Amino acid sequence: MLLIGLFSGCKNRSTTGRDQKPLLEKPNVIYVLADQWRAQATSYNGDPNLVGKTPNLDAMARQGINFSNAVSVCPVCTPYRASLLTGQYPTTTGMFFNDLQLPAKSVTMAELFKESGYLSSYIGKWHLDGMGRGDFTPPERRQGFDYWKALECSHEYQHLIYYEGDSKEQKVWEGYGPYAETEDAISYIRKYAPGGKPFLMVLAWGAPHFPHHTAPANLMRRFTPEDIVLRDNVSKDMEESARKESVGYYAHILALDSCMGLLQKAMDEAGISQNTILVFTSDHGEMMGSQGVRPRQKQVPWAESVRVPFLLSYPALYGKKSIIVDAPINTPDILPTLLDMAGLPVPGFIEGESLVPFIGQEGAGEDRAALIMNVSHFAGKGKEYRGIYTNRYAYVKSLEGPWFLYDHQIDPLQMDNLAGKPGYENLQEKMEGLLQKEMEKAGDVFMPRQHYIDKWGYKLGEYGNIPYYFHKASTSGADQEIIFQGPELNKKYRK
Ligand SMILES: [Ca+2]
Repeated sequence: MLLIGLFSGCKNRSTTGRDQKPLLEKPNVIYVLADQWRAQATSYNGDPNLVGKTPNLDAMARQGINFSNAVSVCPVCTPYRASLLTGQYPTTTGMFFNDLQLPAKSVTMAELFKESGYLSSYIGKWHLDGMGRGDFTPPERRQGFDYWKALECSHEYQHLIYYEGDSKEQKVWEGYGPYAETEDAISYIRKYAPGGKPFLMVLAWGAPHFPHHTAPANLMRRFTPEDIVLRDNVSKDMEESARKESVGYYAHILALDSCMGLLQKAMDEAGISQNTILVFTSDHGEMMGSQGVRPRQKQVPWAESVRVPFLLSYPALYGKKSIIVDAPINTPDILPTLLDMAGLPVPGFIEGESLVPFIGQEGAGEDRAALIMNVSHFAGKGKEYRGIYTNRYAYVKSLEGPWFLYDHQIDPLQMDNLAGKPGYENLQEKMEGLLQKEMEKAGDVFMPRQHYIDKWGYKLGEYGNIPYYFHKASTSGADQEIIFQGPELNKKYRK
């Protein structure tokens, strides 16, 4: 039995305040994960391009919990996803590149919920199985998710492939992929809501991640490049491409907003809206020309890359009023928060913290700092960094020393770098102390990327990434030499 003895190291921090409330039935958990949706691209955060166009998310923000300082621990796909499922930092999981394989023996989200009697399901983009982006992920590498309609990684939204259950047959979602995936999630809700067992469902859309021009045509027509309002920190040389890419980016966002509406309607009809923890978030953001970083990029430490939307609704416990939590929530904090909120134990190997004690408590957790990191670049050129986001400041270091310090209260666009500026020595020192404290908690010392590559024994491709292929049947000779790599698999390739 996999989980025997697992909870012996439980941290005693369950703090839902349930003792004051009648014991609730175990809630369902529906975790809706978008891809590359930055926090700034939401109407409820004031994006002028979306005002009045995303009614479902706006309502969710008005009637539930808005974690207004949610950040991605390592703003790219695989590192985020591994951290989400394990509650650990990328420097602990070893999952700091895309296309690594998360070890099958990892104890993760679905297994923890199933231990308490939950059903589990995963629909959409996975990106935790390594190198074969179009490959079948066998059940033993699905980290405990039983109902399965998923694919490692594709953003071909108008011809989105997936695998279902134990079948190795490649299937194609009909029409625009995220619509079809959402329909499937709705079918699941209709089927399993009346069953009496609580369920954990992850619905992981690939959008609004590029390609942007493949968003539904009727929604593309609602934006024109000339009318797009760019952020004031978009550099001149990026304006044209940012306008062009934004049209499709926002069109995908409108599509996903309508999906959220359909999902919530189905939850209402199935009678599970009250007793379900519904989360809407994303794995990381999108630079879209801000700070001179071209559209389609992330992994860098600026807010457009790091900040993600994070809305949560759980009416049975929190009612249907607006609650803003400005204590930062980091990726490793999500799993313990969900477990705690559902009244389940939080195992000791989890490095994040439950944010439940801070919900609805004004000022609570305001000294929290979320540690962000880029252990090694792989999507384009980028420096290694460590940094913290607090509810007010961002402080980031590269290997050369302090990189930037911004005060978001007066400079939300991160245009005025206070690092090394006269008059800010004390603030910088305080932020440095917070960063050191967070790194210590995570057991990390900031070393050059080669240190971690050697530690985990990874063999990189010519672009400094973990090599992968899309189609197994590809005739390219290079494909044959690609090997699966991951924190467990690396050992056999070590000298
Ligand atoms: Ca991603």
